[in-house]
Amino acid sequence: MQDSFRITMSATTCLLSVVLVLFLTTTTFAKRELCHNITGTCLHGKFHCANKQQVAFSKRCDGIEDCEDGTDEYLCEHDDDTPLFLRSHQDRHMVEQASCARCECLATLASVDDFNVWYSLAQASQTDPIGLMTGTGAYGGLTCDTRCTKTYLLAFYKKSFVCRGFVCCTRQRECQHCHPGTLVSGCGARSPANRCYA
Ligand SMILES: [Ca+2]
Repeated sequence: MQDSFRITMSATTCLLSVVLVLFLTTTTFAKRELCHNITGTCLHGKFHCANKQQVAFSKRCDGIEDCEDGTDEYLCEHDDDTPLFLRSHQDRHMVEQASCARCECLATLASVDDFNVWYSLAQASQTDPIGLMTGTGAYGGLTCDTRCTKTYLLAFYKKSFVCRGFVCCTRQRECQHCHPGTLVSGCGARSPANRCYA
């Protein structure tokens, strides 16, 4: 009886393993087809890097930095592909908080203007304590005003203990250029500290 029981259990375990492998393979393949678009930057048959390079969908989240800035490996550990900038503030905050834990290794900086497909994400990114919040002068400590800022300098961070192949955080480092006041009412000129504010 015991041998029969063991054989039955082994067969069941084997079957479950095959089902699990098939499920994981299917899920991974489906993710790649969708380009895991949490950034909202899979367009026109390609993934668009923050530095405006373009790579194939299959390069997104494959563990290798194919964009020179590494942004094809940004936020790959999430199952939900809904772009961050389309989510509620609360939901986006939860993802960012979870992703940014121990995320201190600076990967690269990217200048993102309003023609860049990363612009909506740049507007929704959290501010970087370095640069924006610690500046000196009349505008020190002020953050970017999304109504007035035309170009953001984004900082991309990696986990402090995994400094290759995994970009986990993006933060607004600097408001580089402002919309002219005639286009957006109430915007000031570019400040001495590169901040655009109402
Ligand atoms: Ca890649």
